[in-house]
Amino acid sequence: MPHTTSIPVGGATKPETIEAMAGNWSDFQFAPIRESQVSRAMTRRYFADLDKYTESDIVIVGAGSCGLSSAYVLGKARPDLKIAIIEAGVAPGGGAWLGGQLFSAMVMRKPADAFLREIGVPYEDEGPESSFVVVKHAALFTSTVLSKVLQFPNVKLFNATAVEDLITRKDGKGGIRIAGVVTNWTLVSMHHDDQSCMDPNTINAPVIISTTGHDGPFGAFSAKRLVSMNALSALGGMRGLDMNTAEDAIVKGTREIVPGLIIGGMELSEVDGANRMGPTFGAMALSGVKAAEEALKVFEE
Ligand code: AHZ
Repeated sequence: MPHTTSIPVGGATKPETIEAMAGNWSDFQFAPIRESQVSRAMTRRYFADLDKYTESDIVIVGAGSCGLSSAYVLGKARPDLKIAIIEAGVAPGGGAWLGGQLFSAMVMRKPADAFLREIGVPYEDEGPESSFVVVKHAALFTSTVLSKVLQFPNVKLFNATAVEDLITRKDGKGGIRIAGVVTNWTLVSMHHDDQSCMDPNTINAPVIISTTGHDGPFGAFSAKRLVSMNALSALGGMRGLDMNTAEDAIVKGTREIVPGLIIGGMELSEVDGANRMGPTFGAMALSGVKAAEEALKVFEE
């Protein structure tokens, strides 16, 4: 017999476990609520977070596999830092909800299996001679890293929110440093051409990690903006697919591109003219680890 403690709620009783609900559906009743309580419960927290993260320590732009991996390392290493993740899509996760060509499995080349062990994602390994491991569904990777990141008290994900510009400061040497991001709700960002007077919001932060993916409808955002503000001479342009070349180049190349702005993941291919790797995700996880390492240097100085 399951242990059932019944607590009266609004004339009904509240079973403490789902086992205790079994067979008791005729008396079933939710705890009563007023609609405004729901609105307040959501909006109060959202606006408190908006207020809190307006001054952040680190902003991660893009919650794909690279951005989330970076957020995991940062959130774990430095619970004292405020880390905001800005994701244009309603759903965080970027391209990593599926493997290649909408197939389920996710391939990770060794030694990125270390990251899977770190976050506790099971995988198949064909043996010590095999160069890769396989996660049975890419969604298992994405949902696991996401669930870890969202549980950190010092990390806030603002999804459905697009970064539409970078905040810049003169660095005193003729160049610029990046000092934050300009955001807007994505649905607003998508309507600047047909609606007027929808000014954006801002987040100040000394370190921005941009992981917006390769060029596409939203991708390579910061790299493209650096070109249009003459902080980068031209886009390198993503090259054709070469798994071996691409993954090493992305991890090794993850770095601070202009002061205050670290670029990682496939966005880097648009900076450096690196190859694409297609459906192998080890470089995304380890580029995220390296981006976090670069960011942490700023707070160790
Ligand atoms: O929605 C985008 C996605 O979730 C988000 N994003 C892009 N621009 C943004 C902006 N503001 C806020 N201006 C923005 N968010 O960034 C996320 C990028 O995720 P991704 O999975 O595309 O990038 P990644 O670098 O983490 O992983 C790329 C994986 C690869 S490799 C590859 C190939 O070789 O062909 N293709 C993919 C998708």
